[in-house]
Amino acid sequence: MSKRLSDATLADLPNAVMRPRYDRRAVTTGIVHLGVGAFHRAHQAVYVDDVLAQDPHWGIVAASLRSPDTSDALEPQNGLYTLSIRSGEGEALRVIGSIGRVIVAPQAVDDLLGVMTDPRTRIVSLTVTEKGYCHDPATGMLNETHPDVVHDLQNPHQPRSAPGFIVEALRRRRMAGIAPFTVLTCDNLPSNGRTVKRVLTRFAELSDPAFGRFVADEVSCPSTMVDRIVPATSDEDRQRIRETLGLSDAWPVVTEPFTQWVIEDRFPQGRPAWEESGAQFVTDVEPYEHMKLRLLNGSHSTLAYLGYLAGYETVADTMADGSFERLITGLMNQEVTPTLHMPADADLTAYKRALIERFKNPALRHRTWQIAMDGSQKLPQRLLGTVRDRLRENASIDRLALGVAAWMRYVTGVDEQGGVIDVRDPMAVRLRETADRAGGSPERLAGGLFAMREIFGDDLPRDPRFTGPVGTALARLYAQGAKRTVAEWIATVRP
Ligand code: CS2
Repeated sequence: MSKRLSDATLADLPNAVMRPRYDRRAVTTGIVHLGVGAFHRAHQAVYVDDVLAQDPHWGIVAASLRSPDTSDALEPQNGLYTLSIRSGEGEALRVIGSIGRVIVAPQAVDDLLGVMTDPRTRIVSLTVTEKGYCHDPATGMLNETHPDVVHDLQNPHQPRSAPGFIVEALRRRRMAGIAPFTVLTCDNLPSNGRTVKRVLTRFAELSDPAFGRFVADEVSCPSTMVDRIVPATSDEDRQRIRETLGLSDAWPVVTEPFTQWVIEDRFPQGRPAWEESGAQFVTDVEPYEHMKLRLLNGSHSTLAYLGYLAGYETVADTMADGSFERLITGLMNQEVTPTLHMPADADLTAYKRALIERFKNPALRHRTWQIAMDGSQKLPQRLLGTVRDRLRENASIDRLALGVAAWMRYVTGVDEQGGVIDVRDPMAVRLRETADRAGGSPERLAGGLFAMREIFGDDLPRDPRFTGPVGTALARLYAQGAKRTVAEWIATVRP
């Protein structure tokens, strides 16, 4: 048995492994982060690790809103963990020290609210995934009937949801005369800052209209675009990393060399000098956000549903099939790019070229099943916004329609061989019922799913320019399977 990674064993690491170059004991907490998943640990926590030597006031206290897994893994390691950066060229390891402590929120509500209320905490950031905002994905408004919202409004001192924790901490700060922290969302939502602000304002307003106005007027929620591909860590990763470290790490994270963070510079209580670690500060994130959500995530979801149905385990496996690569290139160039309005210095051609290479990264085993999760929350910003913009121009949406149809085929929960698909989605039960009612008819399935207004809104289900191509694609997927459909689709698709 190898020894465990921790402050006490840092000096035992091989020289090639980078490690914190600052005194961890001198670091104080400036950031509370909600949702301490692999993405946060491969992204923001690294940007923070980069600046702590110059400015030790920005250490992170991270919280899991549900499971104790990350805390169980990291607490014995004093919050330390390994970041593995992998590509076809090899692997580089770096130990990250910016997370001082991991709190398991359900077990320590007061502890977490206490740190969030501490005047030294000036930023509360979040990666709680799309569903963590308790909003309606089609409208971006707070879902007032969401069970966690109902619970948190009735029990404001014992919140469960991310908005519930933030609103309660803001209320306590206001009562104590402490300025509000900046709320920094790092999830793949459209206009993510504006969305979280809308959700928080409404939440606060429901308990007290004056407090709602305070949140609207005083709390800054800059939008951000975050980007780094971070597949789930496998046991094979753990073992390989242990061999190189000579120490065991219960939960390393594996990622790609690429990383990007574009942030609106609105931090009334100050912020770390993240530009020193490569973040871009801009006045308007929206063009970058559209670029990323539509080109990267839209392609990712399309590859995930079609690739899974075709029997491909990872994104790289899917991209190795030439028809799928052509489909995605066509999707990006023909259907998504005309909807983007980028600042003059952004190089979309280079961005798309890099994306294709990133998707093909042979060292990342990014499972199609992982990306396929939570489609009901992802589709609106990844594919349907692009569809709306295209329809406004009366332009074709054939490849986008194939992506939407593949999602429909996927959520039936039965694969092309009749095997079970483990569909993970907050709406999984309704999706399953809709599929069961359709009884194998693609028309009835499409009709049932289009009726879900939270996903498709009121406009798309009524527009035959949308329902037509989706219906055709779905019928083909049923009749011929994903592989043949993709191969034929790229041959016949409208430009
Ligand atoms: C992926 C994203 O799982 C998913 O849905 O599309 O997590 C993606 O890898 C990141 O957004 C990349 O920045």
